[in-house]
Amino acid sequence: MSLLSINEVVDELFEAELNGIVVDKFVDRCPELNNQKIAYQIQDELIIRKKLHSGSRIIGRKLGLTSAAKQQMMGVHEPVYGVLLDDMLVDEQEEVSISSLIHPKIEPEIAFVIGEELKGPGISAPEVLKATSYVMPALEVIDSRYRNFSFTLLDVIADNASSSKFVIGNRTRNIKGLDLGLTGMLFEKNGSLVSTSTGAAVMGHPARAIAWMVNKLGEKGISVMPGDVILSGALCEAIAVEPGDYIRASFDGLGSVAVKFSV
Ligand code: OOG
Ligand code: MG
Repeated sequence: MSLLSINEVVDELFEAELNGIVVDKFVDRCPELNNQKIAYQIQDELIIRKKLHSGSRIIGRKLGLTSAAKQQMMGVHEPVYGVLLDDMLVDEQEEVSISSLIHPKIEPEIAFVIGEELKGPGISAPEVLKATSYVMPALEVIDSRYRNFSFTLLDVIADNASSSKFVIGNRTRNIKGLDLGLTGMLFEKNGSLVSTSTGAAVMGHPARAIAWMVNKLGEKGISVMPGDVILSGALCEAIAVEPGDYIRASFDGLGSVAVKFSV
């Protein structure tokens, strides 16, 4: 087996997404990929490549693996973050075509829209809430480029935290008077209940997850900017989807968001 350079890892991940094919995890194939700094460097280079290819722009960020359910499912014990590009955003009225994807799964999340710059270190959850313009119900479609969704923490960071598409509900909600930790959520597939959860499943409170990311980004001198959309991480396990599936997440006080999958 020949060993890969960082550039070759970026190439493989880029091609895998473009052509809808899987790759094997890289930690065993790229000796340089042995710490998070390198993993995020690969993610950064991958995003630059994607932007160059499609002219897309960064519209926000995402957290992943923020709930115990997701960490257990994926066999990791730390959250990760990634980038949201404008061409990942799907309108609720559009159908998501499965054939361009590898093995998509979907998960319910709370999306935050930031109103004031947030720059770590030292940012706390209350400061995130203070800087938040509004929140919205969201669904994230993840599509790991790794065979069987099998990866280590470093691999999933490199792969932009499995991000593929996301949908946000069309109702915005000011967070004043809301306790997002206590926000209940129903997750349904084709009208049948799949899971229930609450906001506290995400690191005790979704704003805590965002604070964690802001502080991590701060180490690199990066801020979260006004207008950024942040997906705070799935409230429960992701489920696989097939053509024809209709998925909906409803949140107490936030409304619901739904999406339909086609061939
Ligand atoms: C990694 C991405 C996880 C979330 O919300 O937990 C994620 C994965 O499970 O493939 O987006
Ligand atoms: Mg997610």
